[in-house]
Amino acid sequence: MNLKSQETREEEKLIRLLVKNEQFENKKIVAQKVNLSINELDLLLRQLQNKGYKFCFHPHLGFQLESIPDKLNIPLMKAGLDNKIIGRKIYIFKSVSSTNDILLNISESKCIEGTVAITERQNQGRGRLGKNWASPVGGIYLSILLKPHIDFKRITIFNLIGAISVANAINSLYEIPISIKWPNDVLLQGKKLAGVLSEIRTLSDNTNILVVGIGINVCVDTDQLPQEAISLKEYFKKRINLITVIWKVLNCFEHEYNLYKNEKAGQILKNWRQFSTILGQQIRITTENEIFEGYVSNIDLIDGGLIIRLDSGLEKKILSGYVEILK
Ligand code: BT5
Repeated sequence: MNLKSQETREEEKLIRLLVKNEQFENKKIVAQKVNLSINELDLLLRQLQNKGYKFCFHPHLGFQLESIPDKLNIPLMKAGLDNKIIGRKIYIFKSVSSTNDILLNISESKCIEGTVAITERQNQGRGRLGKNWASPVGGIYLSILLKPHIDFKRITIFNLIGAISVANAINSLYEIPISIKWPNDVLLQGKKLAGVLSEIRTLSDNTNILVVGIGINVCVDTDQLPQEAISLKEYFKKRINLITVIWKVLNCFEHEYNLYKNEKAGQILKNWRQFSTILGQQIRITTENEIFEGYVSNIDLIDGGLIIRLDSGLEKKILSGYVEILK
């Protein structure tokens, strides 16, 4: 696949300026700020209107961005990011097998940390252990490429980072009761709203890249999803702009990733606790080969593993599994 990114600097600069500013803008001042003549600015504004941006014009005050299109595009995507790392390079697709596959198979010369692949839909979206991830149009399907110098055992912490980023983003945008089910589920009203899948690829120089894939049900009708799923559209009974959610998720992700890089795993855990309902609970956990029951006493700060006290009194750390809370 040809990974072509569309870079239109003036457009990006203008959108960034308008997205960040919620007041009316004087055309002359805006034109100066983006290094365009007034005529060029008018032309650009018309082009943006054709792409679905809506402006409000006032005879004295100037103009204001009223709403952004609900269509993924790179300048708009970049305009809402405050990041140094995440979203440094962005690829947008209409349809792919899986955004994780796109980044896991990207050529080594393009393995830039913070690269993000986003698609409108996936035809082979996947969860853990080969499970399917329903990916119809209207959802968010994105993957983030990282180079965090980790060993394979620490991968679970990136599921937590992904889940915290989604929970934080949605909570700060809409203040709705979001929770995280260890290790990678984001729940709304006890139903699955989002999931995270972290995978590793080893490069020819023996270093690893990590790909964190995030799927969120935003504007999806629930008849296109498994029974236990929910979407923001179903919850709010109206359309939600995907881009606003992606901006927030990627900005939150960078925040959590910086905590990880600065060895502040304790803070990540604190953020996770805000949304988690599992600590102190009696659970049953089904791993690939075994089933355990016990009391959740903690999360391992190094690898994100769940520490449970078994009924025998022994403590056990589990890195991945399906959790049920026992009443
Ligand atoms: C996950 O796996 O929750 C990880 C999902 C990661 C999806 C993203 S999308 C971008 C990137 N590209 C990919 O191909 N994947 C990542 P797991 O915990 O194993 O949950 C899978 C289970 O969730 C399935 O067996 C279904 O029961 C349920 N499920 C499937 N599609 C769903 C959806 N859209 N919403 C909620 N639940 C779903």
